[in-house]
Amino acid sequence: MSAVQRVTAGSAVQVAVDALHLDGAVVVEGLLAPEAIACIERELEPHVQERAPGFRPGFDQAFYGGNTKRIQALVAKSPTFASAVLVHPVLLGICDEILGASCGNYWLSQAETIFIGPSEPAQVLHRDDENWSFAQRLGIPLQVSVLVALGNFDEETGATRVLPRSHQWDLDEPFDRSVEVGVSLQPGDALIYLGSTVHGGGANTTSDSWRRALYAGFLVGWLTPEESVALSIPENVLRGLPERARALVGWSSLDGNRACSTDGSQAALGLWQMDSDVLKRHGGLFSNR
Ligand SMILES: O=C(O)CCC(=O)C(=O)O
Repeated sequence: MSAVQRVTAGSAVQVAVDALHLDGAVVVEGLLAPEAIACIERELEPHVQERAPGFRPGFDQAFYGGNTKRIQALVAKSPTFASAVLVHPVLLGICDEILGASCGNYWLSQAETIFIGPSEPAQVLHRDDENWSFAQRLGIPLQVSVLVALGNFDEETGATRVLPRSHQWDLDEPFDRSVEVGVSLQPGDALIYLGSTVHGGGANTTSDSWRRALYAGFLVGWLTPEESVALSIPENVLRGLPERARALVGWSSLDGNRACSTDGSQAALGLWQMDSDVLKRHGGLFSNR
């Protein structure tokens, strides 16, 4: 039975990429330093305190978790998330390799806390790519998902369940749960998996401990993100972000997929562009490529 390989943040991006191609998931140990985790925890704490468990009305509570806290708009709420996770060179190096072949640019689809509370049952197993079900049938990488542990992340509190190599299975095949493994993490470790890999949040069997993790999903730029990240960030926060981070959160146009274009029309490929009148209004915050 294949397990999820573990590599260190210092080892080459290529090692993690190879593991992702083979197994559909990999753990990068020590992705975040303890100081970064402490800052993120401090920045998010007021939001965590304020937020009642359970997801927005109208969404499937069984999927999102009735006793789980999912807080989005992380770029707006945590400067350290923006500086230490969003533009982490290992994550972007992996995304360049995995997603770069099938898009001009990728962007952030969603970033949220996934704090799984006591007695939360396991989440249904799924593939994140199901959000883009037609594109999913193309059989190319659409999304790279990242779960970073901030605190408890073990079998008791809800380690993520992963079915290694399930990204290679036919989409209509039933899930073979005999290969399922729980992936426990130490604070700062990251579980990275493809959008085509079958997985789900584990059950929290404790009566008093929370599983604490951050999620970030990077998506090919020709698909609509899960969260309207670009609209969630106030201007003063945007002004403090480096250009690369602004582009990842939708404050830049995107290149079309030039790899697939064989005629002169490729000069016109571009997505999410902004008219020059509107561009002026934003005073240099948005860039048309
Ligand atoms: O929290 C986890 O371990 C996985 C969560 C997940 O897959 C999801 O919410 O889509």
